[in-house]
Formats: sequence, C-alpha cells, structure tokens
Amino acid sequence: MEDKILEYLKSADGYISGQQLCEILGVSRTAVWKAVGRLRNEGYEIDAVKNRGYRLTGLPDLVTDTEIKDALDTSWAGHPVFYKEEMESTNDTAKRMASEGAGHGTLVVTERQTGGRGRLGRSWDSPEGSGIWMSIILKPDIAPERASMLTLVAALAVYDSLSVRVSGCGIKWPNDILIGSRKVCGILTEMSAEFDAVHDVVIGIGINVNTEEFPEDIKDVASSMYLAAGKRFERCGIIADIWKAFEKYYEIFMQTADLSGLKDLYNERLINRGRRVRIRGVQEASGPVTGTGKALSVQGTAKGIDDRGNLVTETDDGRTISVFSGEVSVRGYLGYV
Ligand code: BT5
Repeated sequence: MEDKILEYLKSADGYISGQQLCEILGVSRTAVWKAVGRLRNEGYEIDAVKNRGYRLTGLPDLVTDTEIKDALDTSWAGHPVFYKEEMESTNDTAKRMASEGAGHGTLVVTERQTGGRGRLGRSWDSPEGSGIWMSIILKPDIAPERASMLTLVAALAVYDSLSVRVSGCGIKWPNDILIGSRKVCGILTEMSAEFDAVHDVVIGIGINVNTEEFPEDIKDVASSMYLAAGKRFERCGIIADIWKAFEKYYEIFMQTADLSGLKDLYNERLINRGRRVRIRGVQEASGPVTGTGKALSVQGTAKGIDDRGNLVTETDDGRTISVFSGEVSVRGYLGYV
C-alpha cells in the first residue's frame, strides 16, 4: 500500500486528502495514516494538514528500483532496474542475470555489497547507505578484445556526473575517478565471450558519495564526494546523470568500436597526462588490436590514450610504448597519482 500512496503523493499537485486516498485504495483512514507513518520511517518527508490532507515535501536518499526509475531519463540504459538491499557483488549478480537472458541495458543496484570486488582479486569497500554500487549489462556486437575499452567510456560518463557537482575531478587511467589525488570511484569491466563473439559485458561502478570515513587500509587513498565538497549528495540524481551521459558516449564508441571519437575528451580529463608514471606487472601492447605482449615494469611519462584506450607512455629509456588497459597498475612516483 505504501507504494501506491507514494505514487499518488508524487503525482499530486499539492495536498491530497486522506479521504481521497481511502477511497482510491479501499482502506480505512487509520490504515492510510499508518502507511504514511511507515513511509516517514523510511525517510520520506510527508506534511499532514487537517482538512487538506497529505503532501510529499522531501524524498529520502534511496537507490531502490522505484527511485531510480523515477529519476532516469534514458532510452535503454537502466531499463529495467533490478534492486536488492544486499548483494555480494552487483557484478556477480549482473553476470548471472546476463547468462540467464537479462537484456542489454539491465541495471543492477544494491545498497550494500558484502563481497564488492576490484580488479585482480582486490576487494571494494561497499558500506550501506553512503555509496553507489551498481552494474550494467551490455550486449555489444564487438570483438572481445575491445570490451575493456568500455571501462573508459564509463569513466567519461561518471566524470560528467561527478564534475558538475564537485570540483577537482579527474580520470586516472584506466578505471578510476579521482577528486584531487584521491580515489572516489572505481570501475570493473568483465566480459563473457566465446571465440570471437562477446556474449555480454558487465560494467560495475562503485562511487563513494556520502561516505564520512574509510577503513584504515584505504583511508590514505580514498575519498568521497561528501568529504571533498563538504555537503551531501542525492545518489539517484548522480545515477541518472551517469546513464544519460553513458548512452551518448556509448553511441559514439559503437560507431567505430574504438575510442577514436572519445580520445581527445578522455585525454583532456586524464590526470596522468604529462605526469611521471611507474607501470607494474603489465602487458605491453604488441600490436594495434591484440593488446598482448610480454610482461614488463616501466617508468616514464604518460602521454595520453590512443584509439584503443592503451596508455601511450614515453619510457625513460627513450621508447614510446602503448600499455594495454587490461590488467595494469599505474602509480605515480609520489603516492597514488
Ligand atoms: C576498482 O578496482 O577500482 C574497481 C572497483 C569496482 C567496484 C564496483 S562496485 C559495483 C561493482 N560490483 C563489484 O563487486 N565491483 C564493482 P581496483 O582498481 O583494483 O581498485 C581496488 C583498490 O581500491 C583496493 O585494493 C583498495 O586499495 C581501493 N579501494 C577499495 N575500496 C575502495 C573504496 N570504496 N573507495 C576507494 N578505494 C577503494
């Protein structure tokens, strides 16, 4: 019944009388009053005035399917939304749903992850109530070796959504959004493919929005939008802006199935550009397409990405190499950037 009441309150222009709600829903006044109480407990601000009725004056900061659906203004990204209060990892749920037939654009969102994952088996801290933990299912008709480029497409969309709210945002190649020199967002792209065909790609995005403090092991590298801006942000609005921007960038990406149309924009926002980098345990792209090669560890100056999203780096011994964005760890000389 709360869902129905909420629907009427949201669509009402001003107050809606208790009597009217009783009649529409076929329940008693007490039942309506109790349901309004439950909604208030969830964080909805509902004004009640004698002889006028109820009016919705404030929404809680929720990331449920209902709230996200209301906020989204996209044609396919985020349709449908699958929400559950707790998941081990939204990427795992999305991968399972994709293998069971969930379609392109399906968005999986949770309030807390008990086993949030980063790359290379690292973990992702995903506490309740303060962050955005979500994954989208894509079914692009592209060659498998191009799937990792989608991480960079997603990074552009996240950058857009965060940078209109907080100043000092930048992209750290390939998958982080930083504010200042601290990590606020990480992106994890995973693919299921067979021979030369992609079944599905899952892009997982984790953003520290209203986080007030971090566990000991990441407190020196992590930050949140709240800590950077000194104010709280409504998560659904951020989510809606990300998928709106993602649709735009995805379309540009799919025109060429590479980053040629987005490279300049990405490089403008790239924090590493022109900076010294130390690249560890990586593969050096041996050819334009394969992205395979020998493992190496190099130091040099990052120049920017190429059409395939590889990080073009001038090494200290005078070579220009392009580093595949697959499984790489890039560190600056002083700290995280
Ligand atoms: C990433 O990995 O940055 C990818 C993170 C992707 C998380 C999303 S949340 C929704 C979806 N479901 C998942 O299970 N995952 C995705 P990587 O570049 O490997 O960075 C991981 C490292 O970041 C860790 O080893 C920590 O040092 C640090 N870290 C962990 N939690 C963090 C947090 N909340 N904020 C900032 N840094 C964090």
